[in-house]
Amino acid sequence: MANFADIAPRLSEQEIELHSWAFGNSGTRFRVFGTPGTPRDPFEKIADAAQVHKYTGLAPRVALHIPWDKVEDYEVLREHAHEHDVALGTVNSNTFQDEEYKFGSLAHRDAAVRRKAIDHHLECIEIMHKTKSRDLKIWLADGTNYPGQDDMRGRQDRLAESLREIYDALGEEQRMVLEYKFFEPSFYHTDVPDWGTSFVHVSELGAKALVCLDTGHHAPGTNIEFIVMQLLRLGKLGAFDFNSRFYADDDLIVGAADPFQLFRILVEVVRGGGYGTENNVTFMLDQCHNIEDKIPGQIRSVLNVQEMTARALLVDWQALEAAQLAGDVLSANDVLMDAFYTDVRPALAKWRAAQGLPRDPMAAFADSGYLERIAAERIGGKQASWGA
Ligand code: RM4
Ligand code: MN
Repeated sequence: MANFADIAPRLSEQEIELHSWAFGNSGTRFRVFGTPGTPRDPFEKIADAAQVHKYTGLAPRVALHIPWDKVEDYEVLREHAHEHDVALGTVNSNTFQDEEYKFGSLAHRDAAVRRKAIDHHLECIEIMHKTKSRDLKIWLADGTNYPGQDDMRGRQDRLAESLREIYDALGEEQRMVLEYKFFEPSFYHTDVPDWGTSFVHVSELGAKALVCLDTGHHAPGTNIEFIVMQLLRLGKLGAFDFNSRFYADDDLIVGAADPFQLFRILVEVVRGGGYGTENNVTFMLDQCHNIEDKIPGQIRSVLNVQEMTARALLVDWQALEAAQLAGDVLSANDVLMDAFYTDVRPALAKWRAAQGLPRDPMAAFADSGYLERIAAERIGGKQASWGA
């Protein structure tokens, strides 16, 4: 196996984007719980996100969601982020919370609704110019609940047409990442249910359109690392939305439900050249913290990704290939398992100290008193919530 000192330099290449709504309240359809100190506006969300970067050095960008993070002046928001040592990242569109979108958005039968949804994306692109964001992330709630409810074929055609108009409005340096999800809120069919459908659309659009893989958006038992491998092979993996799930789109802390799956995904990322500053894959979290504290939840999450990345980097690729060539099934498997079972936490703590970061970011953040401070200071106003 490679040793930690060999892979250590590569750890500095890791950047994980946080999303602003992780710092607002969230919940289930049964209840959204509030927490003292929860941000009331995008400025406070960014200040909280910056804490994660401060203690881990891993999270230099914050993704926005429009309209949840709409502000008067995006230059001011960008400057605010800069003052907190972070930058603004991906802009996420929202075509699932307006009355008109009951039967869909970009695939809707009614041209007026499609117009509204397309215009919303054009507005997002305008914002991206001001925030200096690279990626526009599109996740659609479009789909149907009952067989026969709508013509699936027609919906694909309209979707393709709508996406084309949005794509053509992208600036030179901007990209579009199209996320898929196999069900919910639609239960019979979803218009972008899987990586294949997303791939079909982004391939038709062109080089600036790529697939976004949300780890929670697959049927149980799906081999996600295979999809990662295939999309990297095709040069079409644009972004990850990391989270974890036991049952459906649980949006739990990445690596919490199945650390081994996270390892297998990262092995394919490393194998496929998707890791590091030279590549084009955005590592993003897409999680909701319903019952745990949000900032520590995000710190734990980026550390989980870092730990599994380190293990994936430790894989002895030469030994693996030799075992594969020899048809030595068990040795090949052993090579991977050796890396997976390596506890990298002590080495990472040391590495962090050498970078001027706290050895234990969770403890350092807890000791900082930040949560107590925001709970005392952020009195009044309306706490940000999933959906507002
Ligand atoms: C979706 C999807 C998107 C996220 C929304 C809020 O399920 O995962 O990435 O923006 O939720
Ligand atoms: Mn997502």
